[in-house]
Amino acid sequence: MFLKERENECRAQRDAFNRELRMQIRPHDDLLLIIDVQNDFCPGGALAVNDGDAVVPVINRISERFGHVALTQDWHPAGHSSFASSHPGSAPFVTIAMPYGPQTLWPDHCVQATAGAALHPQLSTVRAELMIRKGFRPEIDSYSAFYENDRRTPTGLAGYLRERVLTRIFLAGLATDYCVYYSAVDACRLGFEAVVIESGCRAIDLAGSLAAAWTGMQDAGVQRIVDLA
Ligand code: VGL
Ligand code: ZN
Repeated sequence: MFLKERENECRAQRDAFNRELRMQIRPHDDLLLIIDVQNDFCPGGALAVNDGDAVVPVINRISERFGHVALTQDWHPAGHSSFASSHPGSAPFVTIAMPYGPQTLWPDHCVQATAGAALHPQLSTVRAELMIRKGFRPEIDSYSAFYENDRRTPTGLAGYLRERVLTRIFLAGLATDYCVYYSAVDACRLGFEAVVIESGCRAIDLAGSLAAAWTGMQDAGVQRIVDLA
C-alpha cells in the first residue's frame, strides 16, 4: 500500500516536471524579467548571494528563447536608508521599523555608479528592451520591480507592460526570496501571469525567508518551474 502511494507520488512529480519542461514561450505575450544580476549580489560582492553568479549562464541561455526581455537594477544612492550604516547602532540583517513598515537593513550595496552596482559582466544584455532602476529614493527601499517597499510608489513597469500588451512575465535573477519574490507577487496582483524559473534564481535565505517566499508566491498564484529546458 505504502509502496503504491509512493509510486503514484513519484509519477505525479515526474508528470509535473515534464509539463514544466515543455512550457512553450509565446513570443508576443511573454517577457523575461531579469532581476538584479549585479556584482554586489554575486560572490565577492557586498551582499553576496550564495552561488549568485550561477544564474548568469542559465539566464543567458533562456533569454534567447524570449521575444521580449527586460532587466532590473538595484540602484541606491550612498547613505541609503536601507543600509545598516545609515542607522547608528544597527547591524546588517536586522529588521527595523520604517514609516512605511518593517525594513531589513543591509550592508551597503549597489551604490549608484559603483562596480558593485554594475550588472554581472557575463550577463548578456543585448536583447534587453528596458532596464528599470529601483531603490533610488533615499528614504525608501524597493524590492519589487513594480512598487517600492511602501507598496504604493510605482516604478512604471506595470504601465510599460500594459502598453506593450505583454501579459505573462517570467522571472529569474537575485534574490529569490527578496526582489524576485516581491516582483512575482506584485505581477500577479496587477493581473499579469507570473512564472518563476527556479534554476535561474538564487536566494539570500535569511531566517526562513526562502520557504516563506515560496509559500507567499504560491498563495499569490505565481507559477514555479524548474527550467525551460
Ligand atoms: C535585494 C536586498 C536588498 C535583492 C536588493 O535584489 O533581492 N535584496 N536589495
Ligand atoms: Zn538593495
